[in-house]
Amino acid sequence: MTGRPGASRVVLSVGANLAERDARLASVIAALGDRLVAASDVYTTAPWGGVHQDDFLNQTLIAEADLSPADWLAFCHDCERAADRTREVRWGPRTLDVDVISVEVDGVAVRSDDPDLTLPHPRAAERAFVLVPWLQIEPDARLWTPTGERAVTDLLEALPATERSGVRRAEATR
Ligand code: PH2
Ligand code: MG
Ligand code: MG
Repeated sequence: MTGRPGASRVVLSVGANLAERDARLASVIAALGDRLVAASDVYTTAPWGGVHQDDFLNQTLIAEADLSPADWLAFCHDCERAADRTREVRWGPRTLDVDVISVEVDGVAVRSDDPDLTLPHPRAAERAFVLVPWLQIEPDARLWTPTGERAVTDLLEALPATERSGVRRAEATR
């Protein structure tokens, strides 16, 4: 994951469940500028991961630039820092969380077990709050899993119905 970056396409999952959630999400779109290719609607999502906390707002974004996967991760951390993000409870409340879900470089999906940036994101396939917004902007999306490359629609169908029903378009809930 070093060397000259090629033309890359990234799928980002953005989440927030503390104050000014909408503005936090919007800040990532602003930071991407003309690198943004597609933005899903904003979804209200039940907290995933077992920590009792408020609902999240989540959104999935697709962007393109001549950036390496490590550069995209740095971009995510910059956005989180700008939102005064602190790293406290795992899977706990967040001012802003920006996760790299997958990266394609020159059209090829990057697969990496680097602990600083595992690609694709190792828990994306379990998270309806990532998959539902992603499918809205890329209905034929595919994702590498430990059992091979899968259609994201199939991954979503394999999740418990309660996971899927916890993900709702935000306009319907506020
Ligand atoms: N992020 C977490 C933990 N749990 N649950 C939902 N629904 N959405 C998130 O973005 C989320 C979460 C910590 O990163
Ligand atoms: Mg996260
Ligand atoms: Mg994160």
